[in-house]
Amino acid sequence: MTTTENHTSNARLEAFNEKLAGKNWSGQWEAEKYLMASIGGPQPAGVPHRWGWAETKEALDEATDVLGTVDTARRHLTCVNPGLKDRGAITTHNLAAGFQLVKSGEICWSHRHSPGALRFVTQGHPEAYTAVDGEKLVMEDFDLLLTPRFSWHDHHNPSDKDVYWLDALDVGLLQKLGALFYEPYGEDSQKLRPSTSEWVGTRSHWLRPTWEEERTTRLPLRYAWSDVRERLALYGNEVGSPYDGLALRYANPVTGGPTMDTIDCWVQRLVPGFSGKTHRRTSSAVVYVIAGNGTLETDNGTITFQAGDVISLPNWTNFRWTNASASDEVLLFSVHDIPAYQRLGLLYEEPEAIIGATPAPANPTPPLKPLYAQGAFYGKDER
Ligand code: GTQ
Repeated sequence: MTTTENHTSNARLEAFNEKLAGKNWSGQWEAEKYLMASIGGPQPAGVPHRWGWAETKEALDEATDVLGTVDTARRHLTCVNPGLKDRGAITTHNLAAGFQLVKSGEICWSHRHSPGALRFVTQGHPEAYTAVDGEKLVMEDFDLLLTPRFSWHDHHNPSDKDVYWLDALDVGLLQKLGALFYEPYGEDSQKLRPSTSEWVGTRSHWLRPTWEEERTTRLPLRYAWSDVRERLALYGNEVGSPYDGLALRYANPVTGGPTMDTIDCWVQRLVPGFSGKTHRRTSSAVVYVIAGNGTLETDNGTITFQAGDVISLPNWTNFRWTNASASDEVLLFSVHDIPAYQRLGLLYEEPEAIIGATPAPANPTPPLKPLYAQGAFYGKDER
């Protein structure tokens, strides 16, 4: 099969392909077109999209009428990527993110699952909390709380105000891996530890409990926003990365590794006037705009964003951040599936590697023009 000559008449080949399909076979010659489509990198899954807070809040408030009190499942609205509707409720091919509302007095019953989850609190209260494996994690504005895979979690809002937060999970990835587990606890609330719970302080401190198993990963952590603000202030006017601005990752305080097994979280500051360089990576992301206004230019057009927005950023899609304001910073919280790619040795970035990734393999130059790319024997699906 070295020339197209032998395949100018493809009726026989098509009939043969059909015969093979009927017997659950597929000739590799049929896969060639998919391989050709991956020259220069993977096809992005889904599209960049923006979900505005005003609309989200309206829908969540309507959900309170329709669903009444949440004494069973979660009152959460997943941001569904318009380009991935046929794959279920997911925001990027690997991540699902959306908002949850827990009204004053409500409890969301305890359960656990194999997808790792996190909450980024957008409207919290010092009395509201999530219980995670016996730890009471308070939910104040812009705190990040982790419910790593298989940790029991129930949400409590004994305050007199409604609380809202952004949930994010690696559910798309686990669906594809065929690794979804789920287990209800059987009661609304799990038992809390008698002592003050503070995993960041206690489990990463040099004085550590000897009477229980020491965990290094899957820690039920609360990263308090007050601490994040303090750290950000130390950087002054530093611009950070020419691509992503002052991007700080939430490290596991014990290992220094990623936020969770498959998920990294960042806080990003784009200084006034920031005009980022264009970049893409094999991983995908979901971004929440904490403060400021700006634009995200992508292969699929420009998204103008403001505080409260959620943005999906698909894999292998070029993007560029700008903050046109002369006076106000842009603050972003972002969720990435970077660790999943890193662990598989598949984190590639283009045009250069800046976060421990590998530069993308160079495109063949000059572009390959194999004979089979000229068409002839692909039949109806010709490139
Ligand atoms: O709030 O515990 O959207 O466990 C999906 C899984 C929310 C939650 C989701 C969850 C939760």
